[in-house]
Amino acid sequence: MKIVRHTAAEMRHALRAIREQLGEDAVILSSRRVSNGVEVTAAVDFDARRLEDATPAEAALPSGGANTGAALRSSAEPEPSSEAMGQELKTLRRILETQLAQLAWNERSRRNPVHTELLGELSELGVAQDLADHLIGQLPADVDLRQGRRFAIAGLSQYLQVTGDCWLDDGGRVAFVGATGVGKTTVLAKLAVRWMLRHGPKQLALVAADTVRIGAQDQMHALGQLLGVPVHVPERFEALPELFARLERHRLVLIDTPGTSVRDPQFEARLAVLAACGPALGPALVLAASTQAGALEETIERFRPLNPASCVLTKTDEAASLGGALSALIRSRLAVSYVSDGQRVPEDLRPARALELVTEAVRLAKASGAAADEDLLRRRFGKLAHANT
Ligand SMILES: Nc1nc2c(ncn2[C@@H]2O[C@H](COP(=O)(O)OP(=O)(O)O)[C@@H](O)[C@H]2O)c(=O)[nH]1
Ligand SMILES: [Mg+2]
Repeated sequence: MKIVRHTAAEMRHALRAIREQLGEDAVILSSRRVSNGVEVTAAVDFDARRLEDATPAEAALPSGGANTGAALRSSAEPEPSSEAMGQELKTLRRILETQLAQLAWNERSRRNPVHTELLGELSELGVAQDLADHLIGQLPADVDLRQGRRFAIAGLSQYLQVTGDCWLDDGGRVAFVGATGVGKTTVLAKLAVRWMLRHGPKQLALVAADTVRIGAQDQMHALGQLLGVPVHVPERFEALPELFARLERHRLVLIDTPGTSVRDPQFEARLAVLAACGPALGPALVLAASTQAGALEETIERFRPLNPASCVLTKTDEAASLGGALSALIRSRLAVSYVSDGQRVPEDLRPARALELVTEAVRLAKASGAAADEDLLRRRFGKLAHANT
């Protein structure tokens, strides 16, 4: 085995020099950043079989500075099949990508430590990578960490849309939609009681259109009795548009619907019934903050044909982190109307305020001692930085 070491200002220069000296069969054994660039160690006649014991993940994600490499081709073997060759090329490519990402990340950290620190903190908040990168990209030059933090929080709360105390101020015709158990009926009850306290029972109509869950109608009737407000019940869910049309005179119409998850076979049919109510109906998507960000995004996407005017974010009291939920909302440009942070009716409900939600997300991240994984950051943002160069 012949080993050479090359130092160059940039990785690709070092790689070219090695290829020229050792040929296409050269294998990278390690690379590291040195004062005047990168130092790459490579070899020919490298025994690739030693690598085959390593799991693909280990081979693809070498740790630390001294990285093991994969052979482009091992001369110890006769003629590798094209499939094996393809595999080896893929492995090599992954290693190179990881190393380039690492170099880009290191470079970025060196050039702007405040930016990388903030990326880490946003990541701890659960803010999605693209959004974090976008926020950091807008930072003025030469901010210090404190200013940068304030800027990032202000940026996040600017992107997060809220509606204000819409229904309780102005009334509305709202159908609460979303998965089972997210808190649709509870939000409806809180709003109904608040309306009653503010405006009296007049002009309020309750519609019990959850025709699926046992006891859902009873729940609504109990609420109606408590408030002295009639409860309207459609014969079947499909009869909702007809019933809805008859409630024109009421200022606030609150409609309870069956829990509909995105995997429900009835999903499309239920959406069609709600759409048939016409543009006067403003569906509100109820989302539990304790749901994983990816699942929230999927839900928002699937309900999009219904064109929900806003969402209600529930169970913020149970969420271990809020950044993921806020990212999902910002990304989908879905406004938040109210926030529910407990089971008490009507206390645990407030109109959403953007800065308050973002601050709460920061508080939660601090309380949980979330720590950004340096390796993960390097791979995520380094790749991004590398792709952008
Ligand atoms: N901790 C907490 N529990 C809530 C909240 N909202 C609703 N719940 C509870 O979640 C459960 C399901 O609520 P429900 O309104 O029946 O959900 P629905 O199936 O969407 O109508 C009930 O036990 C509620 O008391 C909230 O903001 N925080
Ligand atoms: Mg319900």
